[in-house]
Amino acid sequence: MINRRKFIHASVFTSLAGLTNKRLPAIQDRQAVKGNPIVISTWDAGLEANKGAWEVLSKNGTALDAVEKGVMVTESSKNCCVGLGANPDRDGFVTLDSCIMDHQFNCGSVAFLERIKHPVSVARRVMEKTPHVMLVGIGAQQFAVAEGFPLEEQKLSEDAQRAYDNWLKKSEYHPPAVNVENKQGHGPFAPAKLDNGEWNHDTIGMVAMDAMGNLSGSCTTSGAGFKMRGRVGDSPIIGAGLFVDNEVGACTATGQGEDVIRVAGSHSVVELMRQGLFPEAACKKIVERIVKIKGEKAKDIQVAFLAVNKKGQVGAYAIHPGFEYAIKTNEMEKLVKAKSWLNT
Ligand code: SD4
Repeated sequence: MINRRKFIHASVFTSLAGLTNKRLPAIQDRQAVKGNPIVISTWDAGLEANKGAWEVLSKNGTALDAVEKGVMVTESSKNCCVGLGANPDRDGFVTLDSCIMDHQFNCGSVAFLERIKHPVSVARRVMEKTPHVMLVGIGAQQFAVAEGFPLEEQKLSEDAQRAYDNWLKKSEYHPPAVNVENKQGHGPFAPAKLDNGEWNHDTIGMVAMDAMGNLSGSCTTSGAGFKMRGRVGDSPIIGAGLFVDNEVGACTATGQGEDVIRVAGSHSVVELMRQGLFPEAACKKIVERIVKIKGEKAKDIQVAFLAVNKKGQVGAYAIHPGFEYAIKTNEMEKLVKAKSWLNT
C-alpha cells in the first residue's frame, strides 16, 4: 500500500514529469540519498565495469575511485574494443582517448595516447599531478612513462588485425556511418562482432554517485576504428564526452564524437538538468539538437547520452535504437534499453 508521504512524493514527480518528460521511466523515480550509491555506464560492457566500480562504492569508497576502477575493467578486457585490443587507426596504430572528472570540477584527460593500457589512470594523474587538464600524443605517453606506466608492445590483437586486414581491402576512408548490415546503427563506431557472436563497443562512459552523495565520471575509448591518424573524438573532451557538476548531475556520451563535440553534448545535458529537466528529457533535447543540425544526415549517425541527476534519477536517449546502458545500485543490477529518436 502506498503511504501518504510516498503518494505526495510520487504525485510531485508525476506532475514534474508532465512538464518535462511525459513518459517517465521507472528508473527516474529513484531517490538517491546519502548512503545509496549508484553507478551507470554505457553499453553492455558496462555490466562488468559496474561490478568493478561497485567494489569501491560498496565499501564507502569515493565515486572518483569507482569510475576509474570501473572503466579499467573494460580497458583490460580481451572481449571489448575499448583499450589496446581495439581497432587501429587507418595507419594501423591503436590510439586511445580518456578523461575523468570529480565532484569539484577537477578534471584530467589524455588523447591520441599509444601503448598505454590504462589511459583513464593517466588522465587521473594529469588531473592530480599537473597544472593542466589535457595531455596528448607523445607528450601524454612520456608523462605516463615518467609516472611509471609500462609501455606496452605495439601489436594489434588478433581480432583487430583481422578487422584491419579486412578494412585494408577497400581502405574506405568514409565508411557509411550507419552499418546497415548489423542494424545496430553505430556506423564507423560499430561494435565489433566477437567470435562468440556478441557485439561489443569501442567506448565506455561511466558516472557514479558515492555514499557521500558525490558524483564523478570517466570516459575511455579507442575512438573510431580506422580513423585518420591523430583524430580525437569527444570522449576525452570535458564537456563533450563527459561532464560532472556535483550540484546538478553528470552526463556521458557515446557515438559519433564529432557531433557530440559541436554541441558540447554532456555539458549541455547537465545544463538542461540544472533548468529542471529530468535526465532522459535533457538527453533527448540534445539528441534532437544534433538531429536538427544534421538534417537528413542524422539517420547516418549514432549518438547517445546517459545522465544522472543529483537525486540519482537516471535517463538516456539515442538517435538510433540499440543503445543500452548498465545500472547498478543496492537494489538492482541490469541493462536498460534507451529510447531513441528513430524507432526502427
Ligand atoms: C568517439 N565517441 O571517438 C567515440 C566513439 C564511441 O562507441 O563512442 N563509440 O567519437
